[in-house]
Amino acid sequence: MADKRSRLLWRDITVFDGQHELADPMAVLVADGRVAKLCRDAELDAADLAGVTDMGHGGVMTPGLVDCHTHLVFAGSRAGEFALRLEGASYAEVAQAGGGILSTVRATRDASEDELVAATLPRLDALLADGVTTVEIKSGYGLTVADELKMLRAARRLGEIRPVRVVTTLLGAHALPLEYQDDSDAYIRLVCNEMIPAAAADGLADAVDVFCEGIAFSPAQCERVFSAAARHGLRVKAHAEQLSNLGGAALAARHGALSADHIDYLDDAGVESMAEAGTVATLLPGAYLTLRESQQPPIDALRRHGVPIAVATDANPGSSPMFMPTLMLNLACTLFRLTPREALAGMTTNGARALNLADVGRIAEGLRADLCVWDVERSNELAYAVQAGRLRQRIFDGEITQERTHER
Ligand code: DI6
Ligand code: FE
Repeated sequence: MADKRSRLLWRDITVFDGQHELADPMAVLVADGRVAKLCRDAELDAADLAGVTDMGHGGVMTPGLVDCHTHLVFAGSRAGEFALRLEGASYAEVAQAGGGILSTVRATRDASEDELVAATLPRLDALLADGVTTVEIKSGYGLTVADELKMLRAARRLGEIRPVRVVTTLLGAHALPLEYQDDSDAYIRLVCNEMIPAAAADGLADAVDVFCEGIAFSPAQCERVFSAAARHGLRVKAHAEQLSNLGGAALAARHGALSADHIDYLDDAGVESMAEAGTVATLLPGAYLTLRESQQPPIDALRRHGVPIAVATDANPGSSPMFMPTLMLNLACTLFRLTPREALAGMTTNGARALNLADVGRIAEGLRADLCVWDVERSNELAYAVQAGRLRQRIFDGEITQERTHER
């Protein structure tokens, strides 16, 4: 393992820079946690080569993957609900019967912060082993001030004990807890007047999310949450148009949302609002697959209007129990007809944009050296084949954090 201050050099490597695969094999020099040089091999000079550690050649280098939408911190399992849905119950029916998100809320409230960290580590490690270097983690299974903060603290701690950037999102408006069943406006007041201020005061949330849906919160309620977030200097995002079209994405865009996510039922007006606001469209094909949805997100309209498209796992115990980001690249192509290039840009450049991070998700001189080297010949193979174990090296902040050492 090379230490952080060493200068690491890859030669003759195919680079996907976050938008495109570069035509020629390149050399990449990493120093002091950043990409110091990205050039053709022949353009390296003696100063570049001084004191470098040779990190190998061949293969494909991409930005470290950015999973910009997960619910990774939770307790319990929903395998029973999976079986119910296979027998014909819908996601909404399971939720209305007190299962669904609320069953995970019960388990998560019962868990301590330490227990949540321990339960989440194997899931986080699965993401890291498949190339993730930045992960967003939402709260939303606590639904009390104390339990939401507990989830956010657990998420932050995960970023301290593993080499990964963790971005946290307060999703207090995820589901209506049982104790507020008859007064959803009172719960929204709790989110606005207590949860958001507490999370902001403790620096525990980087953004605020809502679930705008018939089985969750109305556009008017979501708008109150967005306004409260703005009062505390927090950017917003939304689960919108997942199961129906309530105009949540356009509403979020009007509030300067970083992203609107799912958007299966998004209409043209929604696409235009997102384009105007620069709001990223985050596609979550794992949830689409798991819930056996058939309404496709409006990919062509998003392309026509130049809306940046991100792809994420939505890793969660209910609608997307999937912890393999490269599988999502494949599903984004097979289910939504993204090109392999678009899918990979969606989990690098555009994922970073959905998290408001300017210096990851792309490979360019001066940007952070969060990188992956894969044992493939072309970057489009990452979306094409569903195959674990292709990650040769994972570089976080200029440091090798994972390396396959066997013969290749
Ligand atoms: N939509 C989703 O897909 C996740 N949350 C949401 O608002 C599902 C969360 C869960 O089912 O536990
Ligand atoms: Fe989600």
